[in-house]
Amino acid sequence: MSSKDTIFAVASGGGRAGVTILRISGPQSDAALAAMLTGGLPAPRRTSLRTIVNPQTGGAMDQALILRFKAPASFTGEDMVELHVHGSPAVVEAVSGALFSAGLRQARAGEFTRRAFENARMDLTEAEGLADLIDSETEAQRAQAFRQMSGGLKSVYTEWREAILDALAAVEGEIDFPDEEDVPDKLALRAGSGLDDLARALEKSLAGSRAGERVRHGLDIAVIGPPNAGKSSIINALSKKEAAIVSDEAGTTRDIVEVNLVIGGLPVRLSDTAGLRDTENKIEAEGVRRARVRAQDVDLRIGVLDSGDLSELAAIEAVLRPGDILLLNKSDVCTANVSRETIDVMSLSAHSAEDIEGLRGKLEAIISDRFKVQENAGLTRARHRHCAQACLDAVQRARRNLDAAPELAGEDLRAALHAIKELAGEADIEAVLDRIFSRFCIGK
Ligand SMILES: Nc1nc2c(ncn2[C@@H]2O[C@H](COP(=O)(O)OP(=O)(O)OP(=O)(O)O)[C@@H](O)[C@H]2O)c(=O)[nH]1
Ligand SMILES: [Mg+2]
Repeated sequence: MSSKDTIFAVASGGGRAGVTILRISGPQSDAALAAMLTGGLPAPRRTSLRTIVNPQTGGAMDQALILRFKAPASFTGEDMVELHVHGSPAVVEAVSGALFSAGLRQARAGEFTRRAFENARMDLTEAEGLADLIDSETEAQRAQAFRQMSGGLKSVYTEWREAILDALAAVEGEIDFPDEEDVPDKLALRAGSGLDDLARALEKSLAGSRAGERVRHGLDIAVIGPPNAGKSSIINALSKKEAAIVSDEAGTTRDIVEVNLVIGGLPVRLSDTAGLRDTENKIEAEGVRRARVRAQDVDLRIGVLDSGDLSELAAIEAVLRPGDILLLNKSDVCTANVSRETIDVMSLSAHSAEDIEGLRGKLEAIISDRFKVQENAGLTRARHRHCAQACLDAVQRARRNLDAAPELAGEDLRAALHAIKELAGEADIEAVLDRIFSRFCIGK
């Protein structure tokens, strides 16, 4: 793929619409535009309404609002043109034909953003934030993605990098001028406290990274319990639809039934599972196995018991983890008294709308407490977490070596810098870049 190619793509949503935007980027942008206009090129960064013509026949194709950008002051950093044409497939077809005949080619997924990244219009974390913003479905996702796209994480790692460079300067000073009086101990000492601060900052960011990742991906919650406890009834009531079959026959749910909800601004995937019990039935046994696996994988478990039958309490508690929820269902028939320190126990009836809203409120509280958008910009992907962890490991090694063997500390600090470079997308990580940009849509 040559960056010298001039590329184009539809940048707005597909199908029939009032307006469709075609984007062009690369050195031939102006030439391709000129071939479709009868007068001269419009001035850069000014909108102009013009008739665009077929370069071969001279026949009018459409009337378009045209925006021209000159390199480097454009999204990609290259010459760019935006054509706001009428949103019909036939118009797009005709204009695309004219662009193909001018020697342009269709952009690949994420190619505009990749050019913006390669021309230093944004770093990799900002490009990732942009991809997340385009994919965002809830308010929390939008807020987190917008912050990252606007350089939130970049300013965080820029501070980390400054701290590493300060320490490195101090350490190198000690190595290069060992005889200068007064240099060694003081410098090593100064680098030491800077590295302690940096390690604390990295640890704090790493601690918040799971929440950042959860906001991006959404949250997985599984409802588990013995047969007939009312798991499916609770899921149906929460999602306000008949997602799972409810019956008084034990062992009704066998497959995992998933419903998607938005709770506390986050997308939540709620899984209904087969009632946990020993069974001779092969299909039901497979359902029970899947239920147990799902319970291990999710972010939060909701255990459900029939208040009138606590015989499976210990078995369900064995699956629950601290911070999970235990529901004592069918409180309209009978109530039970269970209280636990690490598990949130709630008595309710799946048949009471009020109780279900109470449960929704509890879930909202848990989600905004544990998985909300962090106050400060932070790590939102496993990729970020791995880079920050590598950086922290190197910083801690450097800290240990500072007194014993400062020449090794320098090596460690360079490793820490490399981890930051990877986070920023400055290191040679072609395969990672291919993977990230290919997940964008065409036209971005
Ligand atoms: N009285 C009363 N009955 C309930 C309540 N919740 C559920 N039930 C009834 O209990 C029975 C079992 O409900 P389900 O939701 O199918 O239970 P389940 O836990 O999904 O059962 P399996 O899928 O077999 O594991 C049904 O007859 C429900 O109508 C409740 O709060 N009060
Ligand atoms: Mg069920």
